[in-house]
Amino acid sequence: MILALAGGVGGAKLAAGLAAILPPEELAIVVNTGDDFEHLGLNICPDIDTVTYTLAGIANPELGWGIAGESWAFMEQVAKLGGESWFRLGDRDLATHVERTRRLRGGERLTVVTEALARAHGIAHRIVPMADDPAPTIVHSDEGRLAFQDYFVRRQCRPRVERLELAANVRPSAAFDALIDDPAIEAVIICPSNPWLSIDPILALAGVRDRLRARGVPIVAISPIVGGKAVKGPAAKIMAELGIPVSSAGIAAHYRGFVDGLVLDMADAGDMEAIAGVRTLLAGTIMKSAGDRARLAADVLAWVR
Ligand code: FO1
Ligand code: CA
Repeated sequence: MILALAGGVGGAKLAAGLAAILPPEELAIVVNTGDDFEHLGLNICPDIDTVTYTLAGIANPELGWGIAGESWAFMEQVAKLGGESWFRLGDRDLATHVERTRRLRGGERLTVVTEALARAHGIAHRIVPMADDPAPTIVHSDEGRLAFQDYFVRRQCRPRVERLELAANVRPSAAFDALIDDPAIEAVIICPSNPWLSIDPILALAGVRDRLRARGVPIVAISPIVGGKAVKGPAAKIMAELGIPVSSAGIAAHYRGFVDGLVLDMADAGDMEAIAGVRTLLAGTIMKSAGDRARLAADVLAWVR
């Protein structure tokens, strides 16, 4: 079995590629919940929803979140009433948050709710929240201490990041906990999500980093930086603000001591000599089509197995 760790868009695409070639019992996708928050009285889980919608084939490719072909009547009405409209919930997406919130308030764990929503979309593979309890990521910036979505959406990632505060005292979900010890796990694949915002929150949970490392199975990551730029999102801006070289070598340095290998894009072949202590594989990491996702997934699997 492959244990994949994922955040939003880039992670979801590779997870979909893995799901396209591995049977459901051979893949578990553990998803970041550090972005989660309560908004308009609803429990919002952006990365779980991005992974779910991507595996279901209904993700919105233009926005990078939410559902394709979305309508916005609810949001327009909220704005008309003078309500909060900085964080946009589409009409179809809204149903996800309402149903998740209803179930959570009824006492179901996030793991169970996530599984039920995935099944409703016809997804057979396991999508596992990293934690059942809240594990919010806090951004310390030149504008002070910001809740994640205040930084990401309200302030459009404009504040300068000084440090990330991750939920290190929160336990992994029971399902993730069991996966960490599952003898069937043959490798861990860190999807090309933002290492600081999406992957570190998973690894920071109580005991996770050390326990995964102690398994002794190959751990490989896919660089989300190609040609000195983030494929999507603020990874490059954050790296520069943290004083880290904006390159796949910078990603390798970040994961050094935890991963055995890093997959870099063909465009970054020149970075290979700057990377020490981490094995490297060159592959096509830009995923525009379903074929691209499956090809990268197959390349990574062939390397770790
Ligand atoms: N990202 C935005 O930039 N603007 C939004 O209005 C927005 C709404 C939204 C609604 C539901 C959802 O699941 C995600 C949403 N996102 C939005 C994405 C979210 O902020 C993610 O945490 C980031 O994309 C980082 O992964
Ligand atoms: Ca995210």
